Amino acid sequence: MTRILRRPDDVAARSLWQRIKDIALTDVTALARAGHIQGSLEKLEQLLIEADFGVATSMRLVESVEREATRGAIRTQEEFLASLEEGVARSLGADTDDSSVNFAADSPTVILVIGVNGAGKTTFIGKLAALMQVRGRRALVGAADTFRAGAIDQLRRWAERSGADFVGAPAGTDPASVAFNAIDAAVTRGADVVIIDTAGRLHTSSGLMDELRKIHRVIERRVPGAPHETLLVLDATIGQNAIAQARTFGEAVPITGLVITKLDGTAKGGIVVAVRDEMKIPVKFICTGETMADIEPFNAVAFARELVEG
Ligand SMILES: Nc1nc2c(ncn2[C@@H]2O[C@H](COP(=O)(O)OP(=O)(O)O)[C@@H](O)[C@H]2O)c(=O)[nH]1
Ligand SMILES: [Mg+2]
Repeated sequence: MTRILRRPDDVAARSLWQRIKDIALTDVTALARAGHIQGSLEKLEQLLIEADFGVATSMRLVESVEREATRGAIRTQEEFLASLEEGVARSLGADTDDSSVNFAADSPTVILVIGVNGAGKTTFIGKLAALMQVRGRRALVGAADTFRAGAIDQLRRWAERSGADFVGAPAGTDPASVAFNAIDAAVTRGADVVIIDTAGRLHTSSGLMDELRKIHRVIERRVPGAPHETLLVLDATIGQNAIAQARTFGEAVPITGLVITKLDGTAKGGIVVAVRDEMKIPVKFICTGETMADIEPFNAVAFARELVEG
């Protein structure tokens, strides 16, 4: 896997594991006796919080390492590393989550994409449409962010670049009707996947949440079982605020997957673990830049390794 997290030329340039090793784990024999590593575990918790794992997830991870240490399963640095990495992978849903796209059996697959302004929705949709096309699925994108004309043009340009079909309407058109028309067009033109863009003005605005509910309802009525995915796009650089955003959107519509963008803009990938662990919603994609290729289907085990060992 390519390097995901930027390592700026500062303290964070050293991987989490390098920093963990510094904190007192040199005395590996003490690891067998939990009482003696209390100080180290507190420092570990601090490092995890600094890396954006969030307080709750950091505490859970430290507790699981401590449990292993207490039962004598951690005697070496390697065992410590393995224990932490397993804990991170578990928090990322390695044992439970299905990170693949849920494709419909006998209708176009409808993917609704939601999130606040600037999170990276439209860019993600462009990349996802391109990925679908490359994999032999005909994609159609629907510009149901009708709030700004610029947003509609931005999606149209992405569609042109990826070879996906495009359905839009003038700014100000009812977003739910654009979603409906996009699905109709997909059925008529034989597209396999319909990806619907949405507006994302402030997530605190109840107007936006009502609009999303309406779009969701209209899609549900148009195709039984749709949307097959409702993906929430979160910007990794906003840190713990991502969790509050996820909760707010989750109250409006049932979210089936998370997309974490801008991981190239932070050395603190812990937010991916924090938000997955809090929401218990699978991460499906991560994005690491502004170009078409900067998208990766999520792999919990590989991400845990990259995050800890960097
Ligand atoms: N560095 C970086 N920039 C991104 C990424 N995804 C999106 N962006 C940029 O973030 C800005 C907002 O993206 P946009 O897709 O318009 O967000 P939207 O308002 O949610 O649709 C644009 O300048 C994008 O190029 C990413 O993974 N990494
Ligand atoms: Mg947009």
